[in-house]
Amino acid sequence: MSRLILATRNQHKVAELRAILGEAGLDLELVGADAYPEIPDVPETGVTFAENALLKAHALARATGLPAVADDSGLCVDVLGGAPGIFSARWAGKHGDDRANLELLLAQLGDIADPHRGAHFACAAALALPDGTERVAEGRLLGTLRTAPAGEGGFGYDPILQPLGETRTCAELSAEEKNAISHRGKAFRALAVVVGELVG
Ligand code: ITT
Repeated sequence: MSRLILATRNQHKVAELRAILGEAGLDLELVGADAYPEIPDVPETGVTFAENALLKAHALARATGLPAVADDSGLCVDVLGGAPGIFSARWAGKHGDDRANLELLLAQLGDIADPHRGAHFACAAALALPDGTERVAEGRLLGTLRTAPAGEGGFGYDPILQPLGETRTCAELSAEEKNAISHRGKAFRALAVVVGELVG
């Protein structure tokens, strides 16, 4: 069975992509970057989600000699011209402080009325082969931003993004409901087709 590596130490993402590859009928062994602890994380020096996803996928494919998948994602707010975007994980200064990031964003948008609170989650998923072949698939989840957080599920900005057509925030959806419509789910499902052609 072919082995495919996913450039993340987040086991939730590994499980999500494993399920999507299975649904696509692909018989691949998917492992996270944790399986290769000696390989350092690559700095995310790109200025787009796609550039960062490709940087991570190529670095892992080169280092292991195996096909690698990576993703980069974030929240893009219309009235902020697409910010936080690639800076989503460290918007308040410290990488991964979800609560501080969300509170800073709510404060910045304090005076912005509902009709102008459009935003979307974006994800780029990249596949790189050891010979340098590369492919990227992108997905978006469109919505509006609440003025206060609601819900306990998910992570990051989930408590303030209400998908279009929903009355609940992403943090109030079940994991299955969110995966079915999410930016990452869409990007991974599109990339799974390409993985099937080039790897499977
Ligand atoms: P890696 O270790 O895989 O890089 P990460 O959590 O650092 O995971 P991501 O690229 O997945 O980075 O996401 C960047 C930030 O964007 C993340 O910290 C959240 O603040 C936000 N974000 C991305 N996807 C999200 C989602 O589905 N729900 C809520 N927030 C999300």
